[in-house]
Amino acid sequence: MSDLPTDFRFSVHATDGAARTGAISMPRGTIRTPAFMPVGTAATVKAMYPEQVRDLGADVVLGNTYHLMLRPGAERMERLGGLHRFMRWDGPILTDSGGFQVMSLSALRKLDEKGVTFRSHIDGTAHHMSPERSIEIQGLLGSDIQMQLDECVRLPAEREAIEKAMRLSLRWAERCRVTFGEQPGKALFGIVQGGDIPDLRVESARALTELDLKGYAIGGLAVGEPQAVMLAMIETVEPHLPSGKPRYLMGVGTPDDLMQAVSRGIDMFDCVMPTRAGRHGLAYTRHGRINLRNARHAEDTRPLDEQSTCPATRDYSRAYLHHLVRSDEILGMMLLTWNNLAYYQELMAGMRAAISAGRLADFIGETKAEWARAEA
Ligand code: PRF
Repeated sequence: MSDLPTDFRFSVHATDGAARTGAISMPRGTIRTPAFMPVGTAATVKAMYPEQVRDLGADVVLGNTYHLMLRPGAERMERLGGLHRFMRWDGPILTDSGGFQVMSLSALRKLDEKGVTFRSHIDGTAHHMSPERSIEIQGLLGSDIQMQLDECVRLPAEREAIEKAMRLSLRWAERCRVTFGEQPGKALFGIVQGGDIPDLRVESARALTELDLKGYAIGGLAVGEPQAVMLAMIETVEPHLPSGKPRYLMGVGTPDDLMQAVSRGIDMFDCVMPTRAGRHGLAYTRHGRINLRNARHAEDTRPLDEQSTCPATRDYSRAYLHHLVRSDEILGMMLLTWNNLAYYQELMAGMRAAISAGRLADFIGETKAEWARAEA
């Protein structure tokens, strides 16, 4: 514990093809990579105690600027001692900048050079967020890894719209960097945009690299395009990002997406999939995805995975989980969320070990073979 650095550091310990395993060390803790960050949008990883999230092996959680600025409010959060103390998570927190959530959740949103103007999805109040204000809010929250404000275009889209959003995101990155300044134990990450157009992706990655940020995200993917397009864009961008800095694929994805992206050099992920699916009766397991709503589980006394160390996965019958889900019981959501996050963390730990052993491709093959076997 005591050997944590006062600054932000990333070190790669082993590589296997384009994949890497390593660690980000910073004052609040060490993030083992590749890492999956559970999403804690509203200062809670929904249906989970913070202690449980930590015990599963999650080293970092994600918070959302958009939700927290609206409720409880950024200045109030600062008065309350910051997000870590508020939600009782003392490890690193990464915050998304807000633009993506404004565009997907708020009403009457308008975007121009200055920033985004929008109405709250909670009470309809009007708000403005500039790149500078996004960084200011992330600072008030106490975020350890802050994201630049960007514009993400849903796909399919015209080149003109994608290019315009990518260039705007670059100008916003520079403004965010100026506002962020120098904060030794913290990091500001840039976000590569450029949709499904290779030359725009390369231009974005190169220009952001010039800004010499602490890490680089790839945004604008998993927004309507096929998986093959997403993977092709990762392959396009990866050679243009500095190898000594972490790479974060935003808002991704399924277990297969994570394995494919790690093979192509991604170090960090966040996604609502395991938590949201858990609240909708879906379990991600070593045996594949299981829909507990399905009647075939009604008298199945087996647990989701008898070999797991997670109590939710190992100790409760599928019949009981089926009953809880069908009855809309809160415990059903809690157990399935717990199972899903446990599986995601187990998958990441498996990939880290496989990369260290130089056998990531075999690990992926074995994982998928077990999904196929269970499905047959
Ligand atoms: N930008 C930001 N947050 C995001 C995305 C993005 O492009 C995505 C896209 N998958 C998820 N979250 N700021």
